[in-house]
Amino acid sequence: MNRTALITGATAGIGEATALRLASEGYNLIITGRRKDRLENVKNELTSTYGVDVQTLHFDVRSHAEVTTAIDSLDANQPLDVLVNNAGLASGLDQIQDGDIEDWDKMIDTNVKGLLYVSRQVIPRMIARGSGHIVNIGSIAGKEVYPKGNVYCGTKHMVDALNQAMRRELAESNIKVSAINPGAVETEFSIVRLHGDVEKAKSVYNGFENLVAADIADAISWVLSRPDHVNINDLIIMPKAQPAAGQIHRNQGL
Ligand code: NDP
Ligand code: 8X3
Repeated sequence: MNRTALITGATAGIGEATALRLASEGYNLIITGRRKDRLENVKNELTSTYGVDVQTLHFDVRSHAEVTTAIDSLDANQPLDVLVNNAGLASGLDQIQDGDIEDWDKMIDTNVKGLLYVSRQVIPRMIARGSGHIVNIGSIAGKEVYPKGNVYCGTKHMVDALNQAMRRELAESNIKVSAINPGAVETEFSIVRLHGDVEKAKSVYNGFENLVAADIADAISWVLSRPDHVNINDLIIMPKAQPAAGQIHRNQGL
């Protein structure tokens, strides 16, 4: 029987690439995001190319009411084999004394509270079935910090903590929990972080070979395809030219 994966934030970037990758492997999918038109476009591509079942759930992970309504709308017997907690963002790049409170709220509400709200609704279904695999998308920013990354790094450190907590709590229920922590991946991430400045966002990736969303989808696919007795707890995946958070070697060997 085909497995079903619920992927949050599948309208762009890593989530969309993961949806494509898992559909190519025969997964049925539940894809989520705020941009309804994008969700429908991704659904059409998945169903026409791979012939898998795809459901869309349109909600903002920051709204507890929207999250519960959306996930509770799924059939009670709908198997959820995999949850990819991917929806997230950075907003702004400032030192703390210059930080925009709205940016901080957005990052904390999305990356921390949103991940918790979704997990809170999905985990009981996995426990009831006695199986499941949760993949939390953290970041190198959850392992290290860098100037002007402050609040984003803080939220991703919390994802790291929640990933460890979930793994310790859910092993007794036969549920695997893994984190993937990428370095710089060229997606819409920097456009969002820089408040829509596309040119400046492009320059973030100048002069070195960044990761692409498919690299992370590949890692997620690998983590999910390990034998049942094997769990990948925590994976850091970086561009060769980025040995650490906030350190990028540009124009070397290009
Ligand atoms: P993108 O901006 O390309 O995609 C972000 C996705 O998250 C979109 O589908 C967006 O959907 C969704 N999302 C954002 N906010 C919300 C919200 N409030 N409610 C529902 N969905 C939301 O970025 P990436 O693909 O790069 O980012 C995906 C994850 O990877 C994030 O958690 C990010 O922190 C992490 N990451 C990214 C790295 C990078 O360098 N790109 C590196 C390390 C980690 P919509 O706007 O339609 O709601
Ligand atoms: C995004 C990667 O290096 O910009 O999580 O913090 S980085």
